[in-house]
Amino acid sequence: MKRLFVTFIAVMAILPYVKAEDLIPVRDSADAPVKLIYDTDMGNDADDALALAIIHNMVKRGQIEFVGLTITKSNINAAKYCKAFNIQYGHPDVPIGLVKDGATPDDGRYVKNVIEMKNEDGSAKFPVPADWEPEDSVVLLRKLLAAAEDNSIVIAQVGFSTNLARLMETPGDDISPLTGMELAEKKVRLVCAMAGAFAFNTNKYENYREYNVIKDIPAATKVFQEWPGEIVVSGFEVGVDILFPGDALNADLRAKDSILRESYRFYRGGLDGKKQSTWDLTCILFPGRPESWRNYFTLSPRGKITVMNDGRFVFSEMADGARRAFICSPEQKSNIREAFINLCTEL
Ligand SMILES: [Ca+2]
Repeated sequence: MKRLFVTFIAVMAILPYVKAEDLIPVRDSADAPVKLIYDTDMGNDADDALALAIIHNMVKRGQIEFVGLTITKSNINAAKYCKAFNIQYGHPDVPIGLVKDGATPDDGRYVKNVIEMKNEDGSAKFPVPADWEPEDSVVLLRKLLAAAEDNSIVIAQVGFSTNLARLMETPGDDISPLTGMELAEKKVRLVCAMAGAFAFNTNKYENYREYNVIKDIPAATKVFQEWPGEIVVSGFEVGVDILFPGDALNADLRAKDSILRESYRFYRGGLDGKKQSTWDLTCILFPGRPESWRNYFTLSPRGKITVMNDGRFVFSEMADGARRAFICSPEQKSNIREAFINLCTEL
């Protein structure tokens, strides 16, 4: 009788984990944070900044371990901005890597403007240590993956494919005897990428040449066709009409000088009545909250992606394919939007 009771207790203890099944397994157990590398073209659109706020607030909740941040926008102010952002959100030591000679070297609408904001006494509102500089993004990726446990890392790629494509081309070196392809295969559990467009539940964007792809088509071709592991893709059609209201940033953030609020303001030209598409945020929400019961995402069948010369994605179903895409119903999009607002309006 006693043994039966012990068995019963043991089963009850395991049950929540059995029930909380992940749509794609991205972590060791339901209470373990997902180990995330954020690969972003920070500064080209405001959704990269909203997504970074979500990462920090999921670190606070124990849902994410923020392993590193790599940038595919070839602009030093993008890196300084990410450093300032991480400082404001209380995680100043997250390693940051910047692409060399990559796409979009311009300052864009907010990264430079925000880090140049001053207090009345002339000091920076969002300071970065004067002697700080980013690492090379590919070197940093090699270091982070070499130090990681096998099959442990999720990479959210929400900009160009430059960094991951270059990683794939690296030989073994003094960081690791493994090549970039071997590190990718051995250490990375999943790449969750915002890229391209798919026609699973709408053919509205079927032939859409999506920005993250067309800014570096050779790199996107390499990553989406040759990456040795699983990739789940959030296409343009997913985040385009999940709209983040600028008004939500007006009152709720505790900090008087919120780096997120100022970024949105610079990028959208204000807050009141403004709306921002949330493509990149989906690639953080999924790994941070992968449980299927949350009803955020449905997965497409497995398949392969062919990247056309003009940057269009062509998806073909294949039972053993390692590429899938998110599909979202209007109800799921509404659930997602509510989560985004909750996760972005605290500091
Ligand atoms: Ca982006």
